[in-house]
Amino acid sequence: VHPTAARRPNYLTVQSENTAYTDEHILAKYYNRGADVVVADGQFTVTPTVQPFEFQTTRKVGKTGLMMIGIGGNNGSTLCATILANKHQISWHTKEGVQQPNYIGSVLRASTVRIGSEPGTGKEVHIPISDVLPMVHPNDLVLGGWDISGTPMDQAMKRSRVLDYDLQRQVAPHMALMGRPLPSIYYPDFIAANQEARADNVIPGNDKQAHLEHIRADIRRFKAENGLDRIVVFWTANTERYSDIIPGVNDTADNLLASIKSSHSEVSPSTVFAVAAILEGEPFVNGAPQNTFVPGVIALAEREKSFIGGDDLKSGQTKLKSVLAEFLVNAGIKPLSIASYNHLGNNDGHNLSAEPQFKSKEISKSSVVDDMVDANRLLYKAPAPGAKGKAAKGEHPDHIVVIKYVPAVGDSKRAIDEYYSEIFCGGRQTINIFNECEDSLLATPLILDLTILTELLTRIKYRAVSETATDFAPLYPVLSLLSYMCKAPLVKPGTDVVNSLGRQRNALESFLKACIGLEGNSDLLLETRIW
Ligand code: NAI
Ligand code: DG6
Repeated sequence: VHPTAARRPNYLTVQSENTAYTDEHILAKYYNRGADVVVADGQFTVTPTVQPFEFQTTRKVGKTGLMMIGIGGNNGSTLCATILANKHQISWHTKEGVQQPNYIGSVLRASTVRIGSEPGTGKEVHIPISDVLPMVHPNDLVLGGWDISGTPMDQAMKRSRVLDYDLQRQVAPHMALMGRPLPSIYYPDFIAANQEARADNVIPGNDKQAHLEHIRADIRRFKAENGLDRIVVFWTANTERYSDIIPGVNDTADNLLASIKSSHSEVSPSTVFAVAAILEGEPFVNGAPQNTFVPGVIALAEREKSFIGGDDLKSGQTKLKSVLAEFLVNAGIKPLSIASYNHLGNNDGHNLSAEPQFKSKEISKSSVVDDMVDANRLLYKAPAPGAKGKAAKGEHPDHIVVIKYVPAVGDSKRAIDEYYSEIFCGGRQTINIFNECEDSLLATPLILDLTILTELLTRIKYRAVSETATDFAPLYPVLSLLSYMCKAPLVKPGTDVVNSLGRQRNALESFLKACIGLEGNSDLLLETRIW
């Protein structure tokens, strides 16, 4: 078994007055340290702050289902086939030799975290992230879902043209047992017209309330039939166009529910799925860029205390951008323009060749450098007071995103980026990047990470430590800790989006460590700096 797929007993124990273990829970005290900054007359007055919290993590990992919307697509079918290959330990022949299944590309299964150092030698000790807290093993996920295409799962895998033939050949009987996807909701106006031919597996009628109830019943049935404790509902279907945000229609929880009842045309399929999951108390994650989470959805999630997260998987070009842009700006170099081109030939590319769907992707791919630019007003001028529209962002690098559909290259996406920057005393630097890979093989491990992490976050509760004892409460419904895997992270309204991959990773590691009573990451390494 490849190390990333190995099942290991939980062997980490923290010995500290801040950490306690019961049969049911891990309890940890955490001191949230920050600083209040008051700016007056050009002076910054900084006051360090500290607030004690307790985290309570349920140790038992429940039986978990993953219901994907778009299960018959490239991501959906590839995820199912690769989990089955891991589960049944199917290895296959490629022109390079024999390939073993693994979970490479999954942060949770294939990366490690530094938990401290050995006494005496000072040698750093790293363990798999998946060992920090009890997490569901990908092989144990119960898979199911919906697709507007009724092609059986073994054929859907073949249609996707992602996996090697010898793997497809061996895994096909297991995929065939999955049968056909459940029929889904199809409102043609939301995805490209070129997808129409696929839509042979749709829930009949135009009654959106009936559609909502149908999907809720699907979720309940899948849960009962498989004896599940938790289902993560995951949108990996086609990118939809943006929904218009209309006061009275989708701006509040009640307005949105009423709009579903009246089958309002601006309620998208993805929003109906999100509402269904929320009302069933199951988490919903959006792996595509459209604005599924209209204000009414967020309000409903808050009201129902049900978890949501997204948007859009950050797999290749954007992931690199969230590293490179930060590197340049933090190095004191000023990117003047970022020009990003993509061409790909899979069904995602076909759908994105229509303007409204491209627009959704363009928005999520473009916002990724905003916070880095915002954080450095030495390089970029701040917006003028009262500036509106584009000017409200202040000075900003030119940033364009182009996507073209080139059927011949199939799932092998090519992403080309030019970073053109100002350097010392008027000099210029140009960095060119060419990134070529199987798009779905970068994306599917992220679906796993998002699912595993989401399930874990539903088992973690917190309370502020104060003189009056309070009950443990669930986390805030918008799971911004999923940001690392998302191009356009959904965050608690009114809070800042963090796009930097390094900061997103740090937040995740620090949170997991906090839940076992360990301090967050510090690279101070004081012992290596002093006598
Ligand atoms: P795909 O086009 O191969 O699969 C999408 C599937 O969704 C299709 O099987 C289609 O029939 C189905 N579908 C469309 N509308 C539906 C509905 N209302 N209900 C149920 N099923 C529906 O696309 P792929 O490559 O699997 O990507 C899926 C999504 O993930 C796309 O929105 C894409 O933009 C996004 N994404 C993909 C990444 C990648 O690298 N592959 C990375 C980031 C995001
Ligand atoms: C064109 O870029 C197709 C898109 O669906 C992307 O492949 C996908 O969103 C991944 O984007 P990125 O920027 O993370 O590589």
